[in-house]
Amino acid sequence: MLFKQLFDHETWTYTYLIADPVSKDAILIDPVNTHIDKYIELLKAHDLQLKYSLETHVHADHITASGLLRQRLGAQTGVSGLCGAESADIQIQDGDVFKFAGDEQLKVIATPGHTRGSISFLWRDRLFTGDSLLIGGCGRTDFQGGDAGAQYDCITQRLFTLPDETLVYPGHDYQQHWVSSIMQERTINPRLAGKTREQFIEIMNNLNLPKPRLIDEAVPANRYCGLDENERQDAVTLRDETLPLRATTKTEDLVAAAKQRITEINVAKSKQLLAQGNIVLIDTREESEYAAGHIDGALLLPRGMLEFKVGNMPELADKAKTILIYCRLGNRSALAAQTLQQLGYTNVLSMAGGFEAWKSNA
Ligand SMILES: N[C@@H](CCC(=O)N[C@@H](CS)C(=O)NCC(=O)O)C(=O)O
Ligand SMILES: [Fe+2]
Repeated sequence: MLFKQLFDHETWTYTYLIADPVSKDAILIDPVNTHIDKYIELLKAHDLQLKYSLETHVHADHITASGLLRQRLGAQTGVSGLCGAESADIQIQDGDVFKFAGDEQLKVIATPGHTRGSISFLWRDRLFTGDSLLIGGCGRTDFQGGDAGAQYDCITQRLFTLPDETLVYPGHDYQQHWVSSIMQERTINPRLAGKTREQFIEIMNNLNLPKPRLIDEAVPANRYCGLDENERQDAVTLRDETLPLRATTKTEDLVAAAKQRITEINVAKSKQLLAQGNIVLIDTREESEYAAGHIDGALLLPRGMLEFKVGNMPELADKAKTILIYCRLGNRSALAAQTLQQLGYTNVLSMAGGFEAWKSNA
C-alpha cells in the first residue's frame, strides 16, 4: 500500500493519502484547496483513481479541496452528517466503513468535541484523529458546537482503548511533530494523562486562543466542500446524480427527514402571513441567487452561514417570533428551518416550493 503524509505550511494542516498501487484505489483525508494541483499530480504519477475525499470535520482554519476533487476527478466527498454540509456526497455516521482496494477498510469513529461532527478514521493500525486528538494536545472546543466534556469522553473511551501501538496521525501539528501512538498520548499528553474530566474541561475552557484567521471564510465554504459561490452547485437540487452513492444517508434523505420535523406552508398561506406582518422573512439561498431576484423584504441568510450569522442578527433576537424561510425549491429551507428549531427558535416555517413557486403564483 501507498501511504503519504502531506503538509500545508500555511495552516499547519496534515493531509493523508492512502492508496493501493494494484487496484489503483486512493483516499485522501483532509485535503487543502491550495494544493489541488499537487494532489492531482501525485495521483497521476502513481496512476491512482481517487475514490473518496473525506473530512475529519468542517475545518475553521483552511478550505478543503474536496469539492474541487469531486469536480475534477469524480471522487465522492464525505463529511459527518452532523456538520451541516449537505452538499457532500456521503453524510458520514459513526461506525461507517469505507471499503477500498479489495479488503481494505477505513472505519469511522465519532469523536465529537472539537466540533459537533468531528470524526476519526482507523485504517489498519493507523488512526487519523483530525483535531480531536493532537500530538501532546487536542483541538480547541470553543466553536462549531465544541464540547470539552464530549471530547474527553470520546478520547478516553474510544481512542485510548485502541491498542497501544496504534499510530496517531493528527489533523494539525504546530510544533513539527509528525506521528504519535495511542500509548504515547494516553501516558504523556499533558491535557489528558492523569487528568479527570473536570480538570480537562477546566483546561479547555481557559485556553483563550485567538479565533482562527480564516474562520469566517472557511466554515461556510467547507459546508459546500470548499467550493466558492461561483463553483457551488445548488447544494440540494443539482447534485451530480451520476455519482454512485454508498448506502449511507443521502442529502435527499436528510431533506425528507427535516420535512417531517418542520412546518411547511404553501405560497398562498405565506402571502397571507406576510400581509399580516410581524414575521421575519429569510432567504436562505446564496448571495448570487438573492441578487438575481428575491421576495421584497427578505433578509439574506445563506444556509452555509446560518449558525454563524444568526446570533448577530437583531431581527432574530426573539426566538419566539414567527420566521418564514424560503430557498429556490423548498429543500434548503427545510434544512435551515430544522437548524433554527435546533437552535431554539419555536415558530419556524418553511415555504413549500420556494421562490420558484412564489414566482409562478405571482
Ligand atoms: N492561528 C491559527 C489557529 C488555528 C486553530 O485555532 N486551530 C485549531 C484547529 S482548527 C485548534 O484546535 N488549535 C489547537 C491549539 O492551537 O492548541 C489560525 O489562525 O488558523
Ligand atoms: Fe479544526
